[in-house]
Amino acid sequence: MKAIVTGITGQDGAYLAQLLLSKGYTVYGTFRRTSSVNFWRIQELGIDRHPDLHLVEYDLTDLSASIRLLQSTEASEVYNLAAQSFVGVSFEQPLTTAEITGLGAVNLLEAIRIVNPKVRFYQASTSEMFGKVQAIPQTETTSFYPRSPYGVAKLYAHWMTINYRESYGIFGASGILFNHESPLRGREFVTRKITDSIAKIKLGRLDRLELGNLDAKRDWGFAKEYVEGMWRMLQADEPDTFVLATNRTETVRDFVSLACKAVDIDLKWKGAGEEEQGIDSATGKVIVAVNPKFYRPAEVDLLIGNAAKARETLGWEPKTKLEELCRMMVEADLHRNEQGFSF
Ligand code: NDP
Ligand code: GDR
Repeated sequence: MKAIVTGITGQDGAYLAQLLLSKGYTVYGTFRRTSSVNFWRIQELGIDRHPDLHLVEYDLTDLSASIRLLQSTEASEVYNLAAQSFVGVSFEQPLTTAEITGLGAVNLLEAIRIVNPKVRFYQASTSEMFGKVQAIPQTETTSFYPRSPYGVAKLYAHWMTINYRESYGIFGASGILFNHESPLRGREFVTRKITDSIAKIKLGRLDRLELGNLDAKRDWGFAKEYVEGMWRMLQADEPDTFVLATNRTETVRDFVSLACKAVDIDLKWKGAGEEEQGIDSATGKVIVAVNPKFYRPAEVDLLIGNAAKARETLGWEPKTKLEELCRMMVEADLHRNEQGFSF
């Protein structure tokens, strides 16, 4: 069993590689040539020196590299997790996002079509494709209405996966995954920004956490469980599209409160809109404030997914509650900050 995981330096790539190695796969994990390649996640999981993990330099935007990747590894499963994945950045870099997050997937689909159409392909689709939601909760049949260049690019890749399934019989599975978080989440995303900042505030190393829209509601699950769902999608009898979600939604504000609770800070909210503040009731200090620079030109207000199809077809179910997930993340960040390093 040989699998390619694009984007192994990211959160999901690291967890998926760990899962596949534990199942006996040989894993080809791709990383980009950058000035300082960052393998901290696979190091933290203790798999960076695993004998069956091969790190391969690769850029998703290069078709010839995609063909060579398929040829040289002879992999039978490809998990396409690589993307410009930050929604906020996609407004600043819409073309780069389209090239990587949209067209990049087609490079891999073309490589599969050319090299070996029997290869099974997983596309990392996203709840951002629902955007301005057309139904609550969202399922595989809910209409799409993306609200960012990232969401639009992902929708293109999603439909191309389905198109290659229908046109060429390629086993292309698309996982519409709702937000999933972990101690390995990048610090640009709101949950990890919150847990890392609250850890620093608790340790007296930061005065204040600044955030954008506190009212946005998200369906947050645990990343380690979601990569299991990706694997199950490629073991199914037929290629299909599946939603993975927890069916619970909370605001960004609620997540801040949970993170404070995890370190025994009693947070009180006052004010509204740009004036809203979170106050540490023990000291009376403002520790959370709104900064409009973190607002997005167009926002996704509410996401909540129904993963009934994945439960019934794949036997997949989320287990970790948001309270546990948040505590796990805060504790990891407290530990990292105490040790004097934090990625
Ligand atoms: P990350 O941002 O943590 O990881 C993205 C990965 O893609 C990184 O390894 C990055 O490499 C790599 N990458 C970026 N550009 C390229 C490129 N041109 N060529 C090759 N590799 C590239 O994302 P996550 O792990 O959180 O998410 C994994 C996938 O799932 C992404 O496609 C994301 O859009 C999607 N998704 C994520 C969800 C979530 O909640 N986490 C929900 C739904 C979908 P580098 O380190 O060099 O930047
Ligand atoms: P999202 O995740 O856009 O849902 O995309 P992110 O954590 O960036 O934002 C979630 C919500 O929080 C609001 N927000 C802030 N966000 C960030 N990053 N920083 C802030 O300071 C801040 N303040 C408020 C945002 O406006 C938003 O409403 C993630 C990514 O992993 C995508 O790749 C993936 O496809 C989707 O989840 C599902």
